[in-house]
Amino acid sequence: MTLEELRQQIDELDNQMLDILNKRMEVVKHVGELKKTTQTVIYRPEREKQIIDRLAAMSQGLLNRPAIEAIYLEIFAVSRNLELPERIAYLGPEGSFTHQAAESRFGAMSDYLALPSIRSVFESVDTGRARFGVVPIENNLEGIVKETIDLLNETDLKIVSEVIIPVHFTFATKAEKLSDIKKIYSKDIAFGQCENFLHEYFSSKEEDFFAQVDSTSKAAKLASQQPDTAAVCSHIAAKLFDVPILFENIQDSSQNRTRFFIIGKDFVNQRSGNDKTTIIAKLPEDGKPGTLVRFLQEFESQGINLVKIESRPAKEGDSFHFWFLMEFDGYFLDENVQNIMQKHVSDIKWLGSYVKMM
Ligand code: PRE
Repeated sequence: MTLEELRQQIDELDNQMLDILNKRMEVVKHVGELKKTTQTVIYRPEREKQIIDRLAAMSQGLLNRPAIEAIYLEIFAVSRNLELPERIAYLGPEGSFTHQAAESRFGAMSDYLALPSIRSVFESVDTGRARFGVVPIENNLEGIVKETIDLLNETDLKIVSEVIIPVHFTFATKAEKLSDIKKIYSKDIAFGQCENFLHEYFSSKEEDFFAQVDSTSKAAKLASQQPDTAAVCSHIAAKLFDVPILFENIQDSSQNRTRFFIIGKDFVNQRSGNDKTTIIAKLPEDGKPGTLVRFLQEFESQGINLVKIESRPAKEGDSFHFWFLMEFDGYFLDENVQNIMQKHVSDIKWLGSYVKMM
């Protein structure tokens, strides 16, 4: 078959697909109208996951799960915007890994707001300026993001969903040759995570050859303005500032992943069947030994798998009081979870139950 004929086939299939997608959007519009009358929330991560799971399981063609997921997350983003335009606030600047996480979930169609701090993302969701916020919660090499947990404690916002993305750094430059590069811009953490690559190519350089800036997005911006420099930055930042990518995946560890929370106000997910719950536990400090141990044992006796426990200083008075952020498998209305939550009503703050991504 000739290229012309093959392209004709593609055109015909695209016509059919467009027709079907438009029909899908008609149905979505009705869902939106129904939700408006019943005042139900638009974003349903557990329903989206169910659709992707079902399609991935039944796919018999060339589309694998990641491909189906990528296509459908865009479709859902368009659907949700049709139901109600959503504004998404994230920890900026534009081109940050949080931006990448936000786009991976809310697609190219949503209205984004880059904010300068984690606190301002929380505030924008709390005041209704944004419907959802995206903030980092932990990196598997660097650990927890304390500011995010502290704000979950301080505010009444809820966790809508988790997003886990691999942290890949790229080496981007407008220079023609590596020997033309006079300076490399990046953030301290990124330099640290790409040591092997930098050592291999630039070991003979002086200290000031590596210039630290506040963010990898700023690094990409500077590299776009100064053709004899380079940036170690995210893929999205290099693309955003139009700096050609010379090397992809230059980080030392391929295991580097960051987890983000999507936060919302007055938000309750429905049970998906594969959920995780996050709570804050403030246990009574009566001076008796074993309070924490006894509390943890309750999870064991209820058959609940605890996956995380982080302690944070209570910042009250001058003594060393702590509270705990805890995560476990299960949905907050599961009977065994309720057994613990009811017993400790005044000690536990529920932060959300959401579809488990890992
Ligand atoms: C739909 C859109 C948004 C939700 O996040 C989940 C699914 C979809 O496009 O399939 C429809 C919808 O609003 C719904 O099923 O509740």
